[in-house]
Amino acid sequence: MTKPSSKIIHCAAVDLGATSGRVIVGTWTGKRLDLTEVHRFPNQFRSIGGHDYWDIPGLWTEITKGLREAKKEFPKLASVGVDTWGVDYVLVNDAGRMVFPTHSYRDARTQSGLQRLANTRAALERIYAATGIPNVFYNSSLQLEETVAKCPSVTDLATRCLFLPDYFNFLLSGRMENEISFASTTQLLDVHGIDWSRATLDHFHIPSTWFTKPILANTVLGPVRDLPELKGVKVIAVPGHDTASAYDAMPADPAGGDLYISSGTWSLVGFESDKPVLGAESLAARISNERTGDGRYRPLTNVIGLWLLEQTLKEFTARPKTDTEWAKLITAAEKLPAPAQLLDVIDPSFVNPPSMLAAIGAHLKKRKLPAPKTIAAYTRLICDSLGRGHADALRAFERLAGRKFSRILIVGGGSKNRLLCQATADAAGLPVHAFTLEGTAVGNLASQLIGLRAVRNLATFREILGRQIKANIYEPEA
Ligand code: LFR
Repeated sequence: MTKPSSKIIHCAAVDLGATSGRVIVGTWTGKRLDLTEVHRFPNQFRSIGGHDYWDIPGLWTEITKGLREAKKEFPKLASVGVDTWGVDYVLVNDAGRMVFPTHSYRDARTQSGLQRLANTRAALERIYAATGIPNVFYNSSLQLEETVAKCPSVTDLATRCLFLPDYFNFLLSGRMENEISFASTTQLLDVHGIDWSRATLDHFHIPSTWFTKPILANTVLGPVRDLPELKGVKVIAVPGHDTASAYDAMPADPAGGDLYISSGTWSLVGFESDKPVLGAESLAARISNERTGDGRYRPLTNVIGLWLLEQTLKEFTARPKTDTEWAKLITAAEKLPAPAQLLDVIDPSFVNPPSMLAAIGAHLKKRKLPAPKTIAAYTRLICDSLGRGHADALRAFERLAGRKFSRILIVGGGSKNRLLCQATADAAGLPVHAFTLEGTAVGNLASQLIGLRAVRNLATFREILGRQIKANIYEPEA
């Protein structure tokens, strides 16, 4: 093996979230990683005819804009990697032409498939045993099932299913591949191997020819083609699922004992493991056995996350817009007494309601509870409820995986939210170590550095990162 070099290396992370996208350049010295955000842009799905779609050409425009900026500021840019939210995909033909518009995973079109599978216990258990992924409305399995059922001629047009990072990797490098961490979010991958579950594809009537055997992350796909300004930049398949990238950025204790939360639109609560957590109780606890970029497991549960807060605040004219306004709101919410009753954050009515305020109102009314009166009271109620959701997930893991956790590590947007971190520590009875870190971008960059052989492996990267960054520690209050 070649000796890792210590020269300065610049890599670009394209990190797409459901509400915003970023292009971030990482500068690696061998001893530390520094980030420069060269481009940030809003993202949202748009609705037409009762369905929700992503603006893929718009995203590509922003990605290329960001990459040009990256190359301009860092002329020696070595590589680029792309991560996005999970499950969504582009159907293409052999020439790479899109043959179907890309729906957003929040589109309600999967609701009848979701119910059908929920009501077919035997199939549900079979699919969970085969894929390790529970029945969730956004699974690619349900989305593709619906597309094939409602638009059957799509099977004449499409020859490949590329998930979002796979598709952008294809546009950049010309190579069509399916990357493992993202593939594991689909409910179509065999939980015991690194290939698709044929029986599950057949169950959903999805053509198996649409997929190729997933590749592992850290794979160099080739040089950027068709964008002359980016000549010489390598495209590297990173953990394409943003949550997998965020988990890679955790400065975790190599001895284990850390529970991870990647806190953004969703709160992804989980850990790393050499084996999946399966069985009827895990299915009931909605444990999702997703994969790391190197094919190991990251059992996690998906708690609704800051989407609940963002969508609620959106409806207030007094919503915070600057960091100072945010700090004020959090301080006001901290001063309020802890709510006696919390929201049950797994209520499906919070997924994509026309009005979150109305959804919360209805949820509370059903339970004969009063609605908060101020924006600070809503903030307090939501953060405390999310903290409880995090703690419930922790307890399910301890019970079902036979683990004992000693710390909770948080990266992502929520790491800056004191109220959420403290509520999590209190509900879990464990210290929370919050890292103000663009976790997804950092994990994406780590994978590029490993692919470029500038860093030996993830353990080495985490050790160096752990020396560089400091946690804000929240101790549980008695
Ligand atoms: C977070 C995330 C979650 C996934 C959800 C939908 O951004 O990737 O991990 O379950 O989005 O794709």
